[in-house]
Amino acid sequence: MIAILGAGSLGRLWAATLPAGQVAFVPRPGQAPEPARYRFQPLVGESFSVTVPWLQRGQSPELLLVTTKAGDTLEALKAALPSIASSTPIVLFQNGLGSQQQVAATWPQRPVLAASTTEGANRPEQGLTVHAGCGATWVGALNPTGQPLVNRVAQQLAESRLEVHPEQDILGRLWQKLVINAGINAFTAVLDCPNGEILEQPFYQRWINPLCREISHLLAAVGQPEHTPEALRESIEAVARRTATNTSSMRADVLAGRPTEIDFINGYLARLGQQHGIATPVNQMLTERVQQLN
Ligand code: NAD
Ligand code: KPL
Repeated sequence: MIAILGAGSLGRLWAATLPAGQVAFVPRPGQAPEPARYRFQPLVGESFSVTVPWLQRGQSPELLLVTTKAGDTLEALKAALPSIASSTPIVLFQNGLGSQQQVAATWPQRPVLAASTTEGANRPEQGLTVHAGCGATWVGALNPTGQPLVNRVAQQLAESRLEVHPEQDILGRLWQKLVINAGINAFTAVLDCPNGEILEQPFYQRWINPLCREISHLLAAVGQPEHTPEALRESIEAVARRTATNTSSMRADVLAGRPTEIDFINGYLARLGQQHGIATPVNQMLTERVQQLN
């Protein structure tokens, strides 16, 4: 049995694609016991209905996928983990950085892994989950206890028929995604535009080079492969062009009145700058601008 904590878009994508009967959502304390029912629209083919039971007391999952938003993850795990065996691998799917380290530091004895995924899922209306973008998922260990489990966990996730790869350097991969999200998401939220349109906007053009300089210093300070600010800008803009018509996850959160993950993207980079004595005024400014939108 694979348990999924966070029955939102990404959790429902995994629940719909993993073999039926082998998945359960982890309930919030006191949550109604009726199974979760929804329609699922795959990338190709007809939509179908999915029914996922809630994990029962005493049931011990062999794997726990955590698909809450970054800001909810620690509290969600604090409530869920007391009834889950300490040997069960925990796989964290959150965007950005910061929440993963909090979890690994809070439960150092448990096997903690992280996943970075470019799959896309959303819920355009109540009761419907759409697999909106075909991507791939990389999974790797965040602590030594998780290390020997990486291949097995990747195989279990691959039973979904989604593309899954074991990753030796998951932190590096999370950093790569963080750089892209730091250079796109906040701009799209502040400017209220699709990803590609930021490139033409004076606010983006004013701040992207100083932002990339900050990120370049931070990468060097934390021992990640060094990149020039120009190379960072190029990779950010390649993704902005490739996803030109997309609404970023952060803009979508703002438009829906949900909390954003800014504290784990530009906010994380600003905090890291303070720790390493690196000035990060642009990350700080973008963090504050997005916080003001909620
Ligand atoms: P979502 O808001 O749709 O889902 C999160 C779910 O967690 C919600 O159903 C919420 O009710 C639930 N939740 C919150 N607190 C909880 C608690 N204490 N106990 C149990 N459940 C709780 O978000 P999402 O789009 O599924 O994204 C989840 C994470 O995955 C985010 O960090 C996001 O950045 C990342 N991600 C999402 C996608 C995607 O396509 N949706 C792709 C890549 C990464
Ligand atoms: O990951 C994304 C997000 O929206 O969070 C990008 C790459 C910006 C695509 O929209």
